[in-house]
Amino acid sequence: MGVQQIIDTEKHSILGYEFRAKCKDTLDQTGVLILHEFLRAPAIVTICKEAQDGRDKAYFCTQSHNVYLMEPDLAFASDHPRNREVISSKGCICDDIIAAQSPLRHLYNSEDFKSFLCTVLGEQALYEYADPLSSINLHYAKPGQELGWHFDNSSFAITLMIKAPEQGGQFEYVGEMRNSEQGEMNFDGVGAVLDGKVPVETLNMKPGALVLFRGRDAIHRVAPVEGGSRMLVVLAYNTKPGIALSESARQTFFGRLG
Ligand SMILES: O=C(O)CCC(=O)C(=O)O
Ligand SMILES: [Fe+2]
Repeated sequence: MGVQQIIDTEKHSILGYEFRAKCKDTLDQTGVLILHEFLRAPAIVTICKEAQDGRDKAYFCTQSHNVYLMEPDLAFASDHPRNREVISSKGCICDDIIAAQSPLRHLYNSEDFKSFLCTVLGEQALYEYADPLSSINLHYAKPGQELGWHFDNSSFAITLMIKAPEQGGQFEYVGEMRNSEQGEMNFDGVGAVLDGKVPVETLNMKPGALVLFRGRDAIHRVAPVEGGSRMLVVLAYNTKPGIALSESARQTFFGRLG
């Protein structure tokens, strides 16, 4: 299967110099790039069916964490923005469940796609995870499930929307919320977001959309799903070869190590 059968290359000329430059500029300026109808309709249908068939293999878990995804700092009260706990609950199927002939795997491994990502992200190269679980993940959220406010550990995230929920479940974010490089935590700003006092941006992600998001300094969440279900693919890459997700993270998110 060629990647042209998966990506709508008429709308998104991922090999084009100008197209790449425009995408990079958008990501650099705003911290987010959304390409609507990135996947062709037949590929969405195939992936959606795979996702539905795989759902009973998903590992569902609920976690409580703070927005910084760090152990609590006992120098602060438990309701301080540094420590305040939010809930994340979702189901996940891992890379080893995704079929060899899945369009997702063709896309993930495609040199053209990776070259596009490298240019837009400003990276030299992208590598798969060294463990058998982390590279391609399919996330499920049913009514009541959500991803609490957080900052990512990684500097970029790549997702594909497969099924949008009918009600709720929207991706919300506030950009430039902290400066992780300088160790600036912005407790006041984070507290205002957690208290619902700050206007948030919402990403309109329809099935087939590719999203590149810089979430290390942009606080973000997936609001509770209220109707229908949400299915989303995370394409996870490393900028260095041979890196595995830590055993503790695998145990937490996937319920197993391999
Ligand atoms: O589900 C999404 O759209 C975003 C997921 C996310 O923020 C994460 O996995 O860190
Ligand atoms: Fe995130």
